Amino acid sequence: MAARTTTRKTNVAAEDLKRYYREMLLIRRFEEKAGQLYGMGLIGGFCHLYIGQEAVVVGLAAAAEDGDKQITSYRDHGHMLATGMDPRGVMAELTGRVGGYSKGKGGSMHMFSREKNFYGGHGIVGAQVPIGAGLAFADQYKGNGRVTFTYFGDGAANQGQIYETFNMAALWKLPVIFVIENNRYAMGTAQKRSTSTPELYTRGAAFGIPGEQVDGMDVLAVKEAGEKAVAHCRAGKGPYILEVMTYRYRGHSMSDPAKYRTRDEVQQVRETRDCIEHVRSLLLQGKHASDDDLKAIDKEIRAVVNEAAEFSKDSPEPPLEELWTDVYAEADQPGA
Ligand SMILES: Cc1ncc(C[n+]2csc(CCOP(=O)(O)OP(=O)(O)O)c2C)c(N)n1
Ligand SMILES: [Mg+2]
Repeated sequence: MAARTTTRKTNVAAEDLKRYYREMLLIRRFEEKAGQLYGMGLIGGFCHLYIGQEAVVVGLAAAAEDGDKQITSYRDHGHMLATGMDPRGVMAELTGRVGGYSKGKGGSMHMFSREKNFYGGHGIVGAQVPIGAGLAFADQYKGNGRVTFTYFGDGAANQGQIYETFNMAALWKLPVIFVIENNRYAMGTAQKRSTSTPELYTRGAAFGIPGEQVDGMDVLAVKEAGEKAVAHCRAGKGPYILEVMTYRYRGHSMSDPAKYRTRDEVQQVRETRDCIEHVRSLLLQGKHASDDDLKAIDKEIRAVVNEAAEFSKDSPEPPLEELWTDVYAEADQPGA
């Protein structure tokens, strides 16, 4: 039932490769900037950076269609940018300003966009997983052919609510892809210290849910596996598990002492497996882009991120009256 992915990329259009490069770079530069703003005291509260894991969301966004839904944990900025949410609105939420997606009242872990079908942003480990199945249930009920990508981490994968969700999702054949972003650590706990059966893609076996392990540092492999999972869900065959092997370069959050792994370990991954460098070398080797072309893309992305940072500093703090809004849904709002 469960199988390791062995398929490799075939022909990819140069334009697609460039798009993935651009999208991954946007996430990386955005996160670097968020780290800087945090250091300057402009971002308060929790902030979990996604640097290193960019190929996961970009590969799966390439496999998704408009209208498909996304839901994830607190490590969520990359997911938002991959759905096409505006970097300015995301950054301004980080700085707690009114121009942010939650009007500055949610912060890093609590942003949503109905327009882009992004359902958060959840701070309680694993909490988004049953909600993701609920989103898929709604789509199945409406018969609209949509699929929900429900992301969670290797640490969350040991939680009980995950398996209750697997059971229901399989029983009702819900169109949900469970994406386990295995970055090898849950805060400071290495996976081998916490997990009895580390092959997380097999965890659906008891419920009859197929799973695959994917190289999460290779955007093309992620996209290919994503397309297979999406086809499975859209065909009405029920849920699918993708265990995406990835790595985070930064600490768990901004206040991580980083004592649980060596600098060499991080450096080794950065130097040999980096997802952006991988696409960069494909572009250069295939002569799809020159060094100057890639520099121009980098410049363009830096300008977008700088503009988002300026916006996030210039946007005012929410006015006092906002304390009383968005607490409960208004009964007269359709679909609220
Ligand atoms: C129910 C619950 N327990 C504990 C925590 C504290 N906590 C926050 S993140 C985290 C680790 C989760 O690791 P993983 O699922 O691998 O995701 P990653 O941070 O690596 O993306 C823990 C224990 C929490 N937020 N919620
Ligand atoms: Mg983890």
